[in-house]
Amino acid sequence: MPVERRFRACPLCEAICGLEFRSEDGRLTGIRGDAQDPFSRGHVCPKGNAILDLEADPDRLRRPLRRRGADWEEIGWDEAFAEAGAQLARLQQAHGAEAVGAYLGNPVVHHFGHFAYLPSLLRLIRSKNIYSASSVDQWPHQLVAFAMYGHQLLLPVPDVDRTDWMLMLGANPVASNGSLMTAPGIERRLAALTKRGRLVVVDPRRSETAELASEHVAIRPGTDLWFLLALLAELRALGAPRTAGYEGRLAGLDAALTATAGVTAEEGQARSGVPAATIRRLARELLAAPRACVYGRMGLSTQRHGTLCQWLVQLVNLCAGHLDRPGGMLPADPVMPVTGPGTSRGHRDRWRSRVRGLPEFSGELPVAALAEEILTPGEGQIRGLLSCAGNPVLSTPAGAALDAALATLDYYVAIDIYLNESTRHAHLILPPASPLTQHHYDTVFSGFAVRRVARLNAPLRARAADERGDWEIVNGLAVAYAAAAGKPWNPLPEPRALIAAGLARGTSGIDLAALEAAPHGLDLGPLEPSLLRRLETASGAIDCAPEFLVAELARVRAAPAATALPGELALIGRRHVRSNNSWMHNAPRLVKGKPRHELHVHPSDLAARGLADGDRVRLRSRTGTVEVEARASEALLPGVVCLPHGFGHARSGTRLARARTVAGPSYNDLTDPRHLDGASGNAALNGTAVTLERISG
Ligand SMILES: Nc1nc2c(c(=O)[nH]1)N[C@H]1C(S)=C(S)[C@@H](COP(=O)(O)OP(=O)(O)OC[C@H]3O[C@@H](n4cnc5c(=O)[nH]c(N)nc54)[C@H](O)[C@@H]3O)O[C@H]1N2
Ligand SMILES: Nc1nc2c(c(=O)[nH]1)N[C@H]1C(S)=C(S)[C@@H](COP(=O)(O)OP(=O)(O)OC[C@H]3O[C@@H](n4cnc5c(=O)[nH]c(N)nc54)[C@H](O)[C@@H]3O)O[C@H]1N2
Ligand code: SF4
Ligand SMILES: [Mo]
Repeated sequence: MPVERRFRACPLCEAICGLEFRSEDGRLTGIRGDAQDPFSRGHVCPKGNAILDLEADPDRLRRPLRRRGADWEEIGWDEAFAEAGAQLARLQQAHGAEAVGAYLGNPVVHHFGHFAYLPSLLRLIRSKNIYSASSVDQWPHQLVAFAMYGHQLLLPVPDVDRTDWMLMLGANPVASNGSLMTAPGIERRLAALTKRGRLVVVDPRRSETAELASEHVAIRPGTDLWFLLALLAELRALGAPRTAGYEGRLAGLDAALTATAGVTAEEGQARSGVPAATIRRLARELLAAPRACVYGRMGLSTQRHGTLCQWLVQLVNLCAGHLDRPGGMLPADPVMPVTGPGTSRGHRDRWRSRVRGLPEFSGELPVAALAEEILTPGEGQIRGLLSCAGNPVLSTPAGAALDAALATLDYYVAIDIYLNESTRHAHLILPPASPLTQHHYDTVFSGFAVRRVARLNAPLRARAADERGDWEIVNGLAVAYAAAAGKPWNPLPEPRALIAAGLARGTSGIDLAALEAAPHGLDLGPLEPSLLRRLETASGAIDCAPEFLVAELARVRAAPAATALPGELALIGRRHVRSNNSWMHNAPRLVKGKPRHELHVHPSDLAARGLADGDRVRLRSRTGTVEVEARASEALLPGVVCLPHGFGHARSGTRLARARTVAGPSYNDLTDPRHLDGASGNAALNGTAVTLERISG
C-alpha cells in the first residue's frame, strides 16, 4: 500500500499546531509539522511526535473496564452505559441531586466530542457539585472577564506578532507553548519581538522564556499584586489614564483608581523585591511604546491574589492606552463564537459549597473543596462521581487527601483513556477511541488565538467497531442515565452537525464546505479591535471597579503583610516542553533521557542547610511531606524552591508500565486546599510554604 499523508491539528496543547500524519499500510508511521498550515507554519514539539506513542500504547484502554474486587474485567458498551446510568440515578434518588458530583479535566477543552457534549449531560444530572481543572488554573482570568466585560470568555490576548513591548508575568510559553494566547511556534514569535522591540519577563525563576527575553525581572512569589499596584501608580504619575477612544464606555474608572491608589514604587519594592527604579522605568517604557501589552498567566492566577492580579493587568493595559488596540491586548473574534448569543456569560455566588461556604463561579465550585465534600457526612455529601479527562489526585491541592477520599465513593465512573492515579478508584472506566478518529474543531483555543484562524479536523481513520468516540460515550451515558432517572433526553447529533451549527452562530460566512476546502486551515488575518462593541455587561460599559474586587483589595491592603517564618521557603512550579500535566509520562519518547522531576534550590539555600547538589531531601508543608533529589540552581531567587507538578506515579494499582518507572513525587502532595485566591477560590498552587531538610543516612 502506498504512503498516505493526512493533516490535522494537534490536540495536546493550546498551540493547536497543524500536523502531517504519515501512514504506511494503514499504520501510523510518522508525524511532522504541517508546513502548509498558515498559522503554525510547520511547528511541532516533542509532544506532537509522541502522539505516535499514545496511539501505540498497550496500556491505553480501548473497551469499558469494570472493577471486580481487586481486579478489572472488560465489558460491553451497552452494559457499561446501563450500569453507570442506573448507579448515578440510584444515588440521586436515595440521597438527592447533590449526591452525584462531577470533575472535568483539562483535555475536555481539547476535544470537541467532550467540550460540546458534556454541558448537556451535566444539565441533565443537575447537581451543584460540579468541579473542573479551571479552578486550579484560569478561574481568575474568566472571573475578571465576566466582571469587567460581561462574559467569562471575552478575554483580551496579546497581539504578540505586532506588539513592540511586552511585559509578561507568571508565564513560561517557551516551555508551555503559550496559554490563553494561542500562538503556535511562540518561541519564534517572541524571538522576533525581542529583535524589533522588548520582552520583559517577571518571574521568581529565570525561566526558559526569561532567558530568551530582553530582560528578566525577579519577583518574590505571590507579590505581583504590589508590583502591579505600584506600576499603575507610576503610570498615573506620568499622566495615565489615557481614555481617548473609550468615551462613555468606562464605568467606575474613578472608583478603580481610588481603590488601587497609594502604593509607591518603594512599597512595591519592599513587598515584591523588584527595585523601585525598575518599576518606574517599566512604567515609562509601557507608556512610551505605541504598541505595548501586559500579559499575566498561570504563575499569576494560581497564587493568593490571582484575581486581583488579573484585574490589575486589565487596568494597567486600559490606563496605558493598550486595551483593544492593535499591538496591545485585544480579544479574538473567532469564526465559531465563544461569546454572544447562545453562550454562557457566567455567573457568580449563586450558591456556595456545603462544607466551607466557597462561592460557585459559572456553575462550578473550587476543586480545592472536592475532598471535603466527599468525606463530610450529611445532606448533600458527594457519594457518586463522574470524571472526564481528569487526574485530580496528581493535579489538585492535597492530592493525597483526595486520593483517600476517592476510595470511599459509593460509585465512580471515569471517562478516561488510562487506569491512572485517579481512575484506579473508579468502579467503571469508559475509554474514548483515539481523537484522531473523530471530527474536531478548536472552539476554545481559536477563541484565544493571536490571529483569526479556523480549521476543521476530519478523522484520519474510522474507529474500530468495538470502540466508541468521546461524544458517543457522553451520549450513551446520558441516554442510560435519563432512562434510569425518568428524565426526558434527546441525544445530540454527531460532531460534524454541531460544528456546522457553531459556525452558523457566527457572522463570518465560513461554513463546513469552506473549511473542508482548506485542509490546512484558514488564516483570516490579524485581530481587530472588537471589545467595546462586544461588551456584555448590563451597562454596556467596561466595569472598571467590580464591587467584590474593590472589597477584596481593601481587605488585602488592610491585612498585615505576609512574612515567611524562619527557614521557610516558597515553592513554585516548572513546566518542561516534554511534559503535559500528569498524563503523558507513559510515552517513551517524552520520558527518556535525564530526570526532570528534581527540586531546584538556590545554592545559598542549600548551603544554609548543609546540603549539597544531588542530595535527597525531605520537603515538608502543612499538608504533606515528599522526598526528592535537590539540584542547585542559580536561576532561582533565594528563598524560592521549584518542583514540577504531574509526577507521583509510584501509587499502586495503576496500568502505566512506563510511567511507573518515572521517579519523582507529586507537587500536589504538598499543596494546601486552604491556600486559595481570595476573590475566586482558585487554588494558590504557587507560593506554598515549605521547609527543607536532609534525609539522614
Ligand atoms: N502544582 C501544580 N498543580 C497543577 C498545575 C501546576 O502548574 N502546578 N497546573 C494545573 C493546570 S493548569 C491544569 S489544567 C490541571 C490539569 O488537571 P487535570 O486535567 O485533572 O489533569 P491532567 O494531568 O491534565 O489529566 C488529564 C486526564 O485526561 C486523560 N485523557 C487524556 N486524553 C484524553 C481523552 O482524549 N479523553 C479522555 N476522556 N481522557 C483523556 C488522561 O488519562 C488524564 O487522566 O492541573 C493543575 N495542577
Ligand atoms: N510542556 C507543557 N506545556 C503545557 C503544559 C504542561 O504541563 N507541559 N500544561 C498546559 C496547561 S494546562 C497550561 S494552563 C499552560 C500554562 O502555561 P503558562 O501559563 O506559561 O505556565 P507555566 O509554564 O507553568 O509558567 C508559569 C511561570 O510562572 C512563574 N511563577 C510562579 N509563581 C509566580 C509568581 O508568584 N509570580 C510570577 N510573576 N511568576 C510566578 C513560574 O516560575 C513559571 O515560570 O501550559 C500548557 N502547556
Ligand atoms: S506545541 Fe502543542 S499543539 Fe504544537 S505539537 Fe506541541 S503539543 Fe502539539
Ligand atoms: Mo491548565
